[in-house]
Amino acid sequence: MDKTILIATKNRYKIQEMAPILETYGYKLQPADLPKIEIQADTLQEIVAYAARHIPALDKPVIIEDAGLFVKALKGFPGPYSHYVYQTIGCKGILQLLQQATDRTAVFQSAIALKTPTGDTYIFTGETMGKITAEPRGTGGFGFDPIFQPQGTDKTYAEMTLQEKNLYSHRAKATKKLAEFLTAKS
Ligand code: ITT
Repeated sequence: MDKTILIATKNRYKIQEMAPILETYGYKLQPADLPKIEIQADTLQEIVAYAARHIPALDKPVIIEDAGLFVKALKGFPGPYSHYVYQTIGCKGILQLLQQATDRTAVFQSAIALKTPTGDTYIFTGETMGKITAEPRGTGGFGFDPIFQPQGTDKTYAEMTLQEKNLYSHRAKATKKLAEFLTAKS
């Protein structure tokens, strides 16, 4: 049986993180050259559900993943706008916005939409609580990794190996739910 899953993303780090998890369940993750359909919405679930509805069903399962960093003192900003905010003000900008903040709590969320060859759509989510550090630390990973420290460790995502990040990450949690669902369904 073909156990390939296609992923519509321009972000190679996502593939690097998700592929080893899916591999432990026997699935092979491959990039798919599909147009990126992204609406603005308040939740990541809505964003990926919309994208999944608007991509064609293929002969293999297709997934779309969207992630965001929700900072409590900023009332959830940048959340669904994380891509744009990273491109514009970046980690430095988030740290500046938090200069006066006493509460540095944040949560990283991931939502994955699965579109099956029959056209059905399912959503899987994962979240990791943590805090925004005082300064960027570490060189690994991507995006806001240097400023996000998950609960239960003193390292930022950027100070972790890929395997370590997968022990804590929002994306790893959502990916495991997807893998378990596909395994139970097959
Ligand atoms: P897609 O093509 O899959 O949409 P993207 O890079 O735009 O890739 P997202 O929209 O899911 O990814 O994520 C928005 C931004 O949030 C992303 O550009 C990063 O800056 C940040 N981000 C997402 N996941 C992250 C992670 O695990 N660690 C650090 N930053 C992350």
